[in-house]
Amino acid sequence: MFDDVSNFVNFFDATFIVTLAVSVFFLVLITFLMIFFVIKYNRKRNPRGSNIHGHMGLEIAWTAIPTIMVLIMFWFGWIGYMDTVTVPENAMPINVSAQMWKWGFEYEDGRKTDTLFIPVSKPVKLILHSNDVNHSFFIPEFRVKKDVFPSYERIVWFIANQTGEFYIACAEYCGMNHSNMYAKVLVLSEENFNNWRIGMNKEESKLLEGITKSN
Ligand SMILES: [Cu+2]
Repeated sequence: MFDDVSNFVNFFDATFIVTLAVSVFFLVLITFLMIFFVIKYNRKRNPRGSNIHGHMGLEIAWTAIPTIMVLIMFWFGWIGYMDTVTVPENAMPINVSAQMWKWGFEYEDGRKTDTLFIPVSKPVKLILHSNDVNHSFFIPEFRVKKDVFPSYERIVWFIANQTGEFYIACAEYCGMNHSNMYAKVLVLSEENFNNWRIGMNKEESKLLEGITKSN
């Protein structure tokens, strides 16, 4: 958490932590009050129940405060969502195909791989489509996730901030080998990426070794 490997990590994690903290605060507060009242108003101390009349101030407070808090959470969710759907114009397009049970990547120059190669610090735009059933493209460390359908294309974008090797998973149950539907993302320095792209470096294994070590 908070390892800034893609442009979405900090904002999403901060939103998650704040939402979690608010939830835990109210969980503790409400649990405490419930126990407190159970003890305070038990039968021994309070043998005869008494009627309580409404309290306008309280009613307004416990309607307005949660409403405002939920709207604030919604606002942060909305900003984060808008960020994920606003693709920068200079993003590098890569076609991603999902099928039972593997991922395939096709680049602008027609090259195809089953590992996703991308340059560091550059926006990439993945155009997702499925050849068979519904899948879900998920790079947990990048906080990137999008369902993939056979009926229409979907787009996801991000900027990787660090070179290295990360996992892509399928996050939508898609049949028997769903749990093996993994691929890798290799985030390369600009130089390595260009070398890879123009095919200068034929010994990919060497290149890969270099990257995994530098991470
Ligand atoms: Cu799948």
